[in-house]
Amino acid sequence: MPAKERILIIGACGQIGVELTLALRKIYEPQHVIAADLRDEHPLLKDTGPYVTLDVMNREMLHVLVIRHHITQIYHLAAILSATAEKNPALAWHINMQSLIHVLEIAREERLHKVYWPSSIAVFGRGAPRQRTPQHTILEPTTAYGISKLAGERWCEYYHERYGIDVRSLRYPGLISYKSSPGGGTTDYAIEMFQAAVENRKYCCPLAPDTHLPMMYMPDAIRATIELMEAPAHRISLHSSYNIHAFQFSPAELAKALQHHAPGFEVCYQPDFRQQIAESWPESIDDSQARADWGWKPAFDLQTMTSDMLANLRAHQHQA
Ligand code: NAD
Ligand code: AKB
Repeated sequence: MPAKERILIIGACGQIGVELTLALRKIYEPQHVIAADLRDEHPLLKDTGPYVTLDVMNREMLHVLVIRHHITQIYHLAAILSATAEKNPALAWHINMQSLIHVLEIAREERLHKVYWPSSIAVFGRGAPRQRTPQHTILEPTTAYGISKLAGERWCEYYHERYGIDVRSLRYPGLISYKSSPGGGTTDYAIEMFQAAVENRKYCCPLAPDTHLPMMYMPDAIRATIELMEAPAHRISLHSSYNIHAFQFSPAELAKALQHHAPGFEVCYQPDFRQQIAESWPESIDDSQARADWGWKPAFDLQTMTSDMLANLRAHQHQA
């Protein structure tokens, strides 16, 4: 019953948050979808619904906000992503974990209807098969970010089993988008490569040419998130986090796809610390449980995503 729900999106000005907020404001009464972030309001969110400045690390501030706005669902997107986390692992652990505990505790105290919290392919590490990585396999992440995501998944399941909280989660792959900038991930290179191709600049990639990673176009990720959250409870068998997959590519394959549209586009390779992160992650993901449980199916493949990204980036370039 959308009319009765009041939704809080924490981290609403980030790469996912902007598009998710806009999508939820199309489904629900925009006044009932509260966007919150540490940063100033993103320009694309202006005049589309309520915006509040929030530091999710401040539990009291979060609690007051939830009570004041009669919040029934939280989407908690604020986090430190993989590349940034490796620069300050202890801070990343603190922010990623403590913020989730704040959200789960308030969900318990205020009996929220649902919580959404994203996990990542970063939960996989040594020992997991790298092709079609299964839902249930060895989970031994070697990055600070991956360790925080794995612990987060365990907490989500714990709060579901112990307190009955309807927590739902997806293990996103690298997300590709043009509306809002990415925030410090290892997979951000793909978006940077698109931008360079459109601006006729040479791009120096921080990953080696043959490093395959699972990726997804943002419209699919937003649709997956909303479909998961709107699915009836009996269709949700996992309250840790679901594998989802769309396509995979390497920097060399993306460069080739871009050169098809932008002949003469040049790429050089200078792998840095992000190479080690990428090598610890899967190359492709088995998402059969998400497909069976709540009907997940991606709409975009590498070719259709590439054409759509380029068309939108070029349209933005002409408007600027
Ligand atoms: P992002 O870095 O673009 O956005 C995060 C937002 O959280 C930022 O706007 C930031 O200002 C805000 N934030 C940070 N600390 C905060 C605090 N203390 N209080 C309030 N807001 C705060 O990240 P994103 O790419 O949008 O990712 C969102 C979530 O999805 C994260 O949990 C991330 O781990 C996960 N995820 C993202 C991807 C991806 O490719 N983008 C892939 C897998 C998982
Ligand atoms: C990152 O690269 O950190 C994210 C992710 C896959 O979790 N895009």
